[in-house]
Amino acid sequence: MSLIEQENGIFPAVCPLDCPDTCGLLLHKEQGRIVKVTGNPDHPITGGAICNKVRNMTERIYHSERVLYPLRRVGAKGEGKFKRISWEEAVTEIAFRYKALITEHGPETILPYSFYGNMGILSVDGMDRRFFNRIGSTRLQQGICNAAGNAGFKYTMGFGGGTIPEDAAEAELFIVWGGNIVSTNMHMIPIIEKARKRGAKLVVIDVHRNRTGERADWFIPLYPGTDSALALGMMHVLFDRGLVNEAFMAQYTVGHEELREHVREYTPELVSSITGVSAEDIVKLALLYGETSPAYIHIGNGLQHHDNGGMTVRTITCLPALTGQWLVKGGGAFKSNGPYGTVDSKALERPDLRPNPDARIVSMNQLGDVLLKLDPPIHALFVYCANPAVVAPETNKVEQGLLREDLFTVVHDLFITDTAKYADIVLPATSTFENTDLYTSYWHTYVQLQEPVIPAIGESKSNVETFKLLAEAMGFEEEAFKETESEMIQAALQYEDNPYLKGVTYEALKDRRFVQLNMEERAHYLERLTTPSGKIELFSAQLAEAGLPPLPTYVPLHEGYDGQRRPDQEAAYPLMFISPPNHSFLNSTFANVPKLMSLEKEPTLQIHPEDAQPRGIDDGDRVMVWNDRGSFVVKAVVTAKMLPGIVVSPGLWWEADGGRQRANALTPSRLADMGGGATFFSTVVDVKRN
Ligand SMILES: Nc1nc2c(c(=O)[nH]1)N[C@H]1C(S)=C(S)[C@@H](COP(=O)(O)OP(=O)(O)OC[C@H]3O[C@@H](n4cnc5c(=O)[nH]c(N)nc54)[C@H](O)[C@@H]3O)O[C@H]1N2
Ligand SMILES: Nc1nc2c(c(=O)[nH]1)N[C@H]1C(S)=C(S)[C@@H](COP(=O)(O)OP(=O)(O)OC[C@H]3O[C@@H](n4cnc5c(=O)[nH]c(N)nc54)[C@H](O)[C@@H]3O)O[C@H]1N2
Ligand code: SF4
Ligand SMILES: [Mo]
Repeated sequence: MSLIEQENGIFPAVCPLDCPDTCGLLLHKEQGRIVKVTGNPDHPITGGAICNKVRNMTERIYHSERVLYPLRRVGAKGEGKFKRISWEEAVTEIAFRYKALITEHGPETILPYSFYGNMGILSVDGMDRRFFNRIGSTRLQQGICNAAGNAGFKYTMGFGGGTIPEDAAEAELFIVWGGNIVSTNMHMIPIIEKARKRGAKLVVIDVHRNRTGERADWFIPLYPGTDSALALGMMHVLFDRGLVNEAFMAQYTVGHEELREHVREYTPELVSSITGVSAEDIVKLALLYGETSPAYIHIGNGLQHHDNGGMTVRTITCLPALTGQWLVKGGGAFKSNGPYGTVDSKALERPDLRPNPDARIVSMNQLGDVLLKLDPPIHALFVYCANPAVVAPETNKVEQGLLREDLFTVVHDLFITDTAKYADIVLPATSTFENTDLYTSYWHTYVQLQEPVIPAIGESKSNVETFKLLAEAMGFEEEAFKETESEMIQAALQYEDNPYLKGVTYEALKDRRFVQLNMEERAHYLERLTTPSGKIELFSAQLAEAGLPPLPTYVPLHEGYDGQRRPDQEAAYPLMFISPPNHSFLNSTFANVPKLMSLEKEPTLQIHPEDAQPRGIDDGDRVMVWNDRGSFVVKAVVTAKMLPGIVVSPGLWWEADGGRQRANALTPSRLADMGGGATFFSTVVDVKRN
């Protein structure tokens, strides 16, 4: 009997959310309905504990506002008025419109916009890709999350994967740099706490004292976008005090002599004036790092959402190469461990189906401009697993683009999100517990299989089914559109180019649910670095070719201040604006779940007393935050959790939450220095009482 057919019982599942932990779950079913979601104690890394968000997952999947049927717009764009139609009508209309648009404007007039609302490999890198490849649509550069940082890590290391959690457990020093792992990577916390019991230290470096900073042995606040200067100051001290590992550098790196010379100028005094960290603390941090082993650096995602985000991560990634920590079990650094689990993307996505391999590529971070200015224009947008009207930078432009009468927009989602409100057709999506899918993690090293535990709710369909139907309606006859989920999983896993995947098979997953990657391969980590030199590149000729500094360098933000460039209060926009994820939502997912909304209470702006006082702002006042791109009004929280000059508004709230906070109305769509990354946090604003 399949899991769906069993009315009662406890069944294994996988958390599909864009979260590093990728927990093993247990779904408790009574009379065919999931009544409780708990952690799977058998999962070797995530165990029985899960976050509060997913403990409340039943509220999301059985939400009264879930989209149950395909819908066609009847009101004005953005008004959110729809009428029920059948799947056949919906699919026929989409195919009809697409064919007409392709005839008139060519296939690149169609743009898929997706991200990882569901991390299932089949859902977001599978049948959907085949469909848009076969069409020959414009391609989307998916730089919204970690692109700059991952590129920076790779310029230094070649390969993207870093230290794995089992090894990190052995560290004596944990530096969490620009992330908030209490909220965003909760299973790292017990690992750190266990180590602390035997004396290990936790240092948190961030622009505001977030929940993780509250727990730290030492919290170091600094100005946004100045982390590379701090790392260079640490390098200055490490070289100066002879705390570098000369033998390691000679064997495994290129450019250490150039770097040694280069960092002479980054004295603690200079770095202090840039970062806002005192010169004594810079020396103390460098000594702590240089004298503690194993020393693990957890590079968060927050610090790379900046103009200089790539260089920042590249620079931090060089630190363990100076001290030789890359050779020490538990040392090194982590940015994303996704690369260990790389599957065969060609087999899954089938780029060979594409009639135009050189089709244009646009950045998802510039969706507003893409919809408003691209020439020849986009006439059809297909959004799935993403909510750009909330999460994309410069949302006012995105909104204007979505309002275009000559844009045919389809949104496939579980809810009428702020984006779906602008759709011409809304298609109902299943939740992951209704699907078959394959999950890897970007933190731990277990691959997991999801099988449907409940039947599809209403008339919702998975991404795989939806794109199969659309392919059929378009008349695509290739075998690729007939493959089953299990065939796709097998094709994805049969990938000899990735030695870590050896032994991970569909059969093993069916049998055990989670199967570890072949981590013995990590013994060869330093021998197989894929930089041009095969070594850790402290000096990168590739970066020079790309027009960037070849050595780690502090490059000030295009939009923002550091300690040396702090404006007076008279400046047009004297404050830096940071909008990090909050604890109870996942990006904008859960921002419509009453229980989790009530835990977050309401959107706020944290402002330093020194910035509040001259503006006559008291704790609890309504304040307006604005810049040239937009504005919103929220409650002020006066706090000294950050340095003066920085304001913080956590969480990505929906417009339906009263239009109270639209963080991305203020954020820029400039691209970061590397990887086409997003620059959410390189934003200046002003604030006044409302
Ligand atoms: N609860 C929850 N969990 C999540 C998410 C969520 O929305 N909510 N989102 C998921 C996703 S998609 C991702 S990518 C991860 C991200 O999770 P993390 O890797 O933890 O990264 P962020 O939470 O984006 O990091 C935000 C932190 O970066 C800090 N920051 C901003 N600018 C700078 C800077 O210049 N320097 C330094 N040092 N710090 C800076 C902010 O103050 C904030 O504390 O979390 C995932 N998990
Ligand atoms: N200001 C600011 N903006 C940010 C960030 C920030 O820190 N600050 N963080 C950025 C980061 S790191 C990221 S990763 C992005 C995330 O941005 P998005 O990936 O757009 O994340 P969500 O808002 O969670 O939207 C995911 C959507 O996918 C839908 N979904 C879930 N499962 C399925 C499915 O199986 N099929 C379909 N069709 N849909 C599904 C969900 O219902 C939800 O509406 O946001 C970015 N935006
Ligand atoms: S959101 Fe993250 S911590 Fe929460 S259950 Fe999912 S994977 Fe685990
Ligand atoms: Mo992300």
